[in-house]
Amino acid sequence: MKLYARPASPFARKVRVMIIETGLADKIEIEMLSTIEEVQNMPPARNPLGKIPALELDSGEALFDSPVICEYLVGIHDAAPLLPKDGWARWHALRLQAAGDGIGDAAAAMGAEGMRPEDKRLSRALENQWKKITRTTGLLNDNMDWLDGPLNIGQIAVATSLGYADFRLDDYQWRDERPNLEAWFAEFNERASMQETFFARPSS
Ligand SMILES: N[C@@H](CCC(=O)N[C@@H](CS)C(=O)NCC(=O)O)C(=O)O
Repeated sequence: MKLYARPASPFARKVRVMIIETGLADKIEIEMLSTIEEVQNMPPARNPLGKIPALELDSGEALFDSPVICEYLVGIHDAAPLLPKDGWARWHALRLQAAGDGIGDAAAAMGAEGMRPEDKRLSRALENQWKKITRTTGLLNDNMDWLDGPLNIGQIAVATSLGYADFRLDDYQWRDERPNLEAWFAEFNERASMQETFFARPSS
């Protein structure tokens, strides 16, 4: 199998962390695409939306959208239950994944807006996306039990998206007034899978 990724993508990193945590690393080759144009012009059969991550299976079929890929990986490995099979634990992990991915989506939108010339930036668009991040991090900070329990896909999604917010947003600090979440992230970040997939912006 081959995973198409970019080093900074929070969604691709979520899948990469999952691959390491499930012990599937020797079964999945990772191809880092070097430009965003390469991502957007991928063969449609790999992902017609032109986004990473996309996972090419040995059959030649491809899967895309990170939650779908993660579900597939959970199906083919039989180690720890990163996505519980049933009961509330399953919905909880999936909901947490959606919250984490939402932080990643909002940080990506803010990053894109921030790259526009300063006089063309839409402060309302930035504020709207930032509000999604502060509301979600605020909810988690006040309900740390959401992040409790054995490792699951939701925790990975939150951690990789917070890492992406660190990477992408210079002027917006998600840690402000979020001490519980900050401490949780600091500890989670120590996992070998997080360290191995860490990507810092090249210094200029
Ligand atoms: N919901 C998708 C989001 C994937 C996504 O937005 N990927 C970004 C990289 S972080 C991308 O490929 N963007 C290229 C584009 O939209 O043109 C998932 O979870 O896989």
